[in-house]
Amino acid sequence: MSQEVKSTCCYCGVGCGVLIRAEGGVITSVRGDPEHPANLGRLCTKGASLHLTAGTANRLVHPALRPARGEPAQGVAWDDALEHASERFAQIIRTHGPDAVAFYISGQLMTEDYYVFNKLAKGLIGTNNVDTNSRLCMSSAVAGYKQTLGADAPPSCYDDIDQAGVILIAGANPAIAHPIVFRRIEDARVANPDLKVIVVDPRRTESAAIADLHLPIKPGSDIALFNGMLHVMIGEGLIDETYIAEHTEGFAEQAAIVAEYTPMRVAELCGIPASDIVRAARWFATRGPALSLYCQGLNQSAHGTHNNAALIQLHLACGQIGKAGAGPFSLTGQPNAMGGREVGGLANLLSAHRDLANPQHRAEVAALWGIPEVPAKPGKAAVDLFKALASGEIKAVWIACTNPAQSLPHQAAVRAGLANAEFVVLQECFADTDTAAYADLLLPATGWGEKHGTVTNSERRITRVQAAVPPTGEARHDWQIVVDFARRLGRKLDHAAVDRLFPYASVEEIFNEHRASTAGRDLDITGLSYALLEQQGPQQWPFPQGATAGRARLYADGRFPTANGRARFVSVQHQATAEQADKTYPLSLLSGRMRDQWHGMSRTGIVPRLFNLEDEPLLQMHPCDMRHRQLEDGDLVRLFNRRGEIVVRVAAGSGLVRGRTWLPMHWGNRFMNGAGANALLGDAVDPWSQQPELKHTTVEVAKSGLEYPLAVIRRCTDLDDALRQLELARSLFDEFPYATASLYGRASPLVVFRAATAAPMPAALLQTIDATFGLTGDTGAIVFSDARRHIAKKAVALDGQLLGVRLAGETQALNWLRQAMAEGELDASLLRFALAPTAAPPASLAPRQIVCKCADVSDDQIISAVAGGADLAALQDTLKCGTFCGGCMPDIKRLLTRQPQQHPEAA
Ligand SMILES: Nc1nc2c(c(=O)[nH]1)N[C@H]1C(S)=C(S)[C@@H](COP(=O)(O)OP(=O)(O)OC[C@H]3O[C@@H](n4cnc5c(=O)[nH]c(N)nc54)[C@H](O)[C@@H]3O)O[C@H]1N2
Ligand SMILES: Nc1nc2c(c(=O)[nH]1)N[C@H]1C(S)=C(S)[C@@H](COP(=O)(O)OP(=O)(O)OC[C@H]3O[C@@H](n4cnc5c(=O)[nH]c(N)nc54)[C@H](O)[C@@H]3O)O[C@H]1N2
Ligand code: SF4
Ligand SMILES: [Mo]
Repeated sequence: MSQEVKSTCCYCGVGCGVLIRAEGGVITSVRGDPEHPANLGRLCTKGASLHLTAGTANRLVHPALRPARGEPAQGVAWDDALEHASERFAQIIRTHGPDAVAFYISGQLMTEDYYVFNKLAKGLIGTNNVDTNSRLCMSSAVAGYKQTLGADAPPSCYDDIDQAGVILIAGANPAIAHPIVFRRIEDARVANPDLKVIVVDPRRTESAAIADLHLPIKPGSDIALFNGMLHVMIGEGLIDETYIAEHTEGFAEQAAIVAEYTPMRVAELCGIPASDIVRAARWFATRGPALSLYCQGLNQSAHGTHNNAALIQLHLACGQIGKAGAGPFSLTGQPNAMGGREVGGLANLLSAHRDLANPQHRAEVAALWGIPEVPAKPGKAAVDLFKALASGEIKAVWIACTNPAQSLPHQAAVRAGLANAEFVVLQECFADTDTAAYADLLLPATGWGEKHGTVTNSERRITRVQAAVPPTGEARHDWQIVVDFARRLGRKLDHAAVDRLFPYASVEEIFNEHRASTAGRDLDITGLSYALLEQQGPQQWPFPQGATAGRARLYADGRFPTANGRARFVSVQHQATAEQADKTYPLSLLSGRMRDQWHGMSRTGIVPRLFNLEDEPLLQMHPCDMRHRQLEDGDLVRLFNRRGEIVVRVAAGSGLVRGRTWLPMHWGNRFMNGAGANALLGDAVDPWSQQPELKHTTVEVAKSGLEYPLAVIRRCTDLDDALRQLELARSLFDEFPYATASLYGRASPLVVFRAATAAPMPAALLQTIDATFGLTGDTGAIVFSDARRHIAKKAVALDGQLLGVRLAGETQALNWLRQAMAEGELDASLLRFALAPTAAPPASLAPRQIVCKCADVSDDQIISAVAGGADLAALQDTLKCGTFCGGCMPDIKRLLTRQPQQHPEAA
């Protein structure tokens, strides 16, 4: 029996609804939920391939305890695991006090999971040391909203995109990071040719490609830009004086500051033409409704809170808030970062948008929970939390649903903290993240498709998530693990109220308690229930008791949740980045996302085709900066600064200004022999939000001297085989100063291993490599070697198909070979081509043109489907081409009409 279950995509904060189909307890397919308001049936490449991540590959299937660091973890029963954990925590708390333990959790948990973690720390143990990866993500957005508007609430909704007259995208690349929102922007442009799109980003991104105006400002100079725009607006009489007078305070002070931000001065600070600043200001103020969309380019900064405030102030100055099509709309990164904020899951927050610093709020939460008090001392925010592990101030940490050994900046320090901790618990779905190596106890959590609860997306919309299949192995729901642990710990600590604090028999009971805590708060959801969410679909908050619908937009009446009801201008000034380019480190390093990968790739990294765009971390650099260092496209380089060094391949970036470089954040030790971008990034934090400056550091780049390249492509029978080969490839990392491993593939999955050395690779090493990938045999093998040039290549066939290729000394054929093998093209008769020293394939093997980059569909596939009678609808249904961004539709239509002439034999 197969049935569809309603859930959400577990990736970004757009919060798309999905329908999961499962058969016999196994997820077989996923499609966009046509009824979900966030996506109306659409999904991006990551969402559409979710079912491919739902297998059991690499899953953590039972609890495991490490006898000693460095030794393999061994399976234990749940009872023993939780007894052990509660005993260790109890002992540390008894000896060193509650602040000697900490929880580091995630915006990818369900609201209910988050709620019980928060209650465990603040309500049972009595420590505020519960922080999350939202500290790396949304905490400047939270602080920015609270400083200016009085509450952590995005006032806008997705419908505003359709109604805006001007959209300002600042420090966000939604084409890549929020693709379904971007589709909506593209649709809005088609519907309204007058719509103006302004993109503020130091790089010319995929999102900037559709902009009417791109402002490639210097990294970190957003405040200067926004102050400059306000200067122009004031000077040209474009502000809304009535709105300012009736609904805001602090304008005069900010106006005095921006008097100095003339377009000429701002042009200097931002490195863009003064006329563009004037144009942006005029468009924003006069072509409204004005909507701004922003994300990590503003948040991940040592002055991230003020970046947010400076932008929000433009909306206040022009009255562009609280009405259709207008407002400062912070895009949420993770799928449920909002839910985490709602339950107060940060070291300085309390349930239902309450503040830890506020005694009244603390008393309210204590009363709700029926305990004498919640602790007043603020907990440690992420960066400090890991520093406290290194210093020994915090001795035990419980990590859930995040991978700090990759995602926190200054990895050397973070890993030192993890290594120094007395006890590290990791609650994960996958067994092999970089953090797992540091865990003393690993606890298996249910993952996407297995979980249940609620999540809140960027537009404050709560969706009920249902499980489609039972848990994998012995995995348990995150909330269940916490509740079980809490009860055991409470008993060990003789906590009188433990059973009353954690009475839950179902996830719904947790939701109902959270709901009650929101009564009378800005996010009041007392009118919601699981039943209502299931029957009437996802709802926006607030949704108080008696309401029949949630509120689409906030602040329509111009009243703000501040003490006097007025929004605030908070006097913001330009500030430089925490680190500035100098002679030693003259280049800026920016980091962020790629379309098809999610963070540390624990899930997207098991879907071969999600590597087809890029299967290696590429450092984008301006051609002049490359020439200056005698670098050519494709060279391996040392990328380094005072904190660390990694070796990566350099690519001439088309969208970069000189002096700026760009590296994806996705690679860590699992896919390369280095910690990735965060080996280099610094941990300077914003004073209000404690969010680190993950968007910028300074570096130098130099030739690596690794002149001897190696590449292995290995065809695999299926995904399990591929993951096994990938593990084997990883076992070779330590042999090389440069090494990466990835999947790749369409019909047949491949593993691609690359490495390089400074001296020719000895024959023994090549033998080890061949043995690792099962390429030792002589039958079906051909070899080519040129000892003088240190070239040694081998191709091995099995059952008439190319099984694998090892290229050493020269790897020019890698790219076309990889594609041909991925399509299952290379039969044994073509073996000799595999060893050809050519970057272009032989004519008979011209690789297929990929027509639809989103669904990864080639012209060949389309041509043969059309020959088989497929029309456009059938192509979209079976191959999924043209169903994502739609950019390939003209090509598909061309193939549909031209096909008979081109392939007369097929007609
Ligand atoms: N494919 C994919 N999508 C994702 C994710 C993923 O891992 N993969 N992760 C999700 C999460 S958790 C998040 S937080 C979001 C992040 O979503 P975004 O913030 O949109 O994505 P990023 O690539 O991190 O950074 C956005 C842009 O900020 C620019 N930038 C850097 N410095 C500055 C600056 O000083 N000023 C300005 N104005 N811009 C600057 C960068 O050049 C980059 O293009 O994406 C979400 N969506
Ligand atoms: N240099 C640089 N660093 C960055 C950023 C950047 O732009 N540049 N961006 C930052 C941002 S915005 C973010 S949000 C962070 C993200 O950083 P992380 O949170 O470290 O990223 P993920 O890889 O998503 O980690 C989530 C982990 O949870 C596991 N998991 C998935 N579902 C579940 C579940 O239901 N339960 C449990 N228990 N585990 C689960 C996954 O397998 C995965 O390993 O990275 C930050 N780091
Ligand atoms: S836009 Fe975000 S939520 Fe929607 S399918 Fe893509 S990754 Fe998932
Ligand atoms: Mo994020």
